[in-house]
Amino acid sequence: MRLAVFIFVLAVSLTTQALAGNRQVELVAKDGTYSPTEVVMAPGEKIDLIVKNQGSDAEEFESIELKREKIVAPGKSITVRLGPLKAGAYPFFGDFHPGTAKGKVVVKEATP
Ligand SMILES: [Cu+2]
Repeated sequence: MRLAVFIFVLAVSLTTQALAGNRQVELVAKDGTYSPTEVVMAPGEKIDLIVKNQGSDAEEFESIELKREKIVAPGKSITVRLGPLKAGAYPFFGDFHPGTAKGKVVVKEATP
């Protein structure tokens, strides 16, 4: 009986992990700014970057290095799947506010 309970709990936790999928990282776009300006991930990791536009006009998340370009309407959010990536820095910007909306994805080993 105890074993059955253990197996059930194990099955539930594995299912939860599978459904949860990639780590989610939030990036807020607001009136020509990004916050945070640095998104850190580990080499080989896959993340879902949730870009939320809390500003009053549209933004376009864009990165040449990451090969991504996606419009996010005001008050909406988009999901940008990233990774696996090699160690390095991958700049991104807001194509509708290229002068001010800037940031980078930094891929590095976690420091213990
Ligand atoms: Cu663009």
